[in-house]
Amino acid sequence: MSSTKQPWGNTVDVEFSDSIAFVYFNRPDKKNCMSPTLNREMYATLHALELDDRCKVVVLTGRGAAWSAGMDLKEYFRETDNESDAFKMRIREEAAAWQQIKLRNHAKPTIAMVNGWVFGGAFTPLTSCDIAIASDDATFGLSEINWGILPGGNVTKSVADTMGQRDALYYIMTGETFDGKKAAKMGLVNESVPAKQLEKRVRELAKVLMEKDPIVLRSAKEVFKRVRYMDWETANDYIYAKSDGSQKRSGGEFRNGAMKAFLDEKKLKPGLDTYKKDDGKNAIKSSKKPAGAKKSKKK
Ligand code: ACO
Ligand code: V55
Repeated sequence: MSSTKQPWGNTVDVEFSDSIAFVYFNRPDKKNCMSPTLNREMYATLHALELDDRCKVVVLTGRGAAWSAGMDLKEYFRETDNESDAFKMRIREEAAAWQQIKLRNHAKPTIAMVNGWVFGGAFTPLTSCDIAIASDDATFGLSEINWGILPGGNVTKSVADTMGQRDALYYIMTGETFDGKKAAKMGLVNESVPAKQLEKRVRELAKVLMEKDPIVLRSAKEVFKRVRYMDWETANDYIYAKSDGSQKRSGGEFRNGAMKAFLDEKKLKPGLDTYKKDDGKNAIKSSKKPAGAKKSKKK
């Protein structure tokens, strides 16, 4: 792994490995809570990675015992209480800029690799990641109510987007914690795995995502995030526009190659395998055979 401090700063670190950028909340002695400085450094980091060829997938994780213990109660809240209104609005904007805009709409696929504590404000970047895999022993909590605030910073919206009403209100109102397994059961994360398997599972998933047409993949996630708030007909038009646009921008090589491999060469079953862009003549052999799948007939 190669590592460099630029332009990540001190509160964020990045390691590149197998075309994955592991982006770390890097304040382990403060349980990776989010200060105004961290918010600015995260924005700069994620922004830079969009144009960095060493990064095909972003994995957001935490150094030490925490993923992130939420907003920094000292630097983000108490130390700004006596600042001007304009200053307070600015630090809120800087939190939202990376948590809700840059990360949520990131050019690359994003995976939250949840290794430990996740409290309050950390639910927003968690939900902004496209996919989330947690360690069974990770601990989540909407702790706001435990210290007298309601879940702001769009935490409430993040929770409404990923959890059902019964679970969301239960945890918003009690402030109780829950573990990775429970988070997976509720749909807050995709899966939870034993701590020892967390990185392996995330790397496996990143590899799957890397094999797709990156331009189409980017549009696919953008489309999903937009259409859920659209009416039916606007969504249909928008999806066609994004579909045509992404094919034009990608050049359609992946799509045409895959159709050739399936329809003419009978070498690919796109229902079961991904076409490999780098190898126009071939597709990966299916590793697992779903029930009912037949071997392709030789003509
Ligand atoms: N804000 C500011 N400092 C924090 C935060 C935070 N959110 N979380 C941890 N820290 C600091 C602690 O103050 C402590 O600092 P110190 O060493 O200078 O005294 C250091 O990180 C280590 O934390 P401990 O509490 O000593 O660690 P412990 O393992 O005992 O507990 C835990 C970990 C459970 C995460 C605890 O730190 C905690 O409850 N943190 C707050 C979680 C929270 O409620 N976050 C806010 C959510 S609401 C929102 O984000 C808007
Ligand atoms: C929270 C988070 C915020 C905020 C206010 O409840 C509250 C968490 C991400 O910013 O500004």
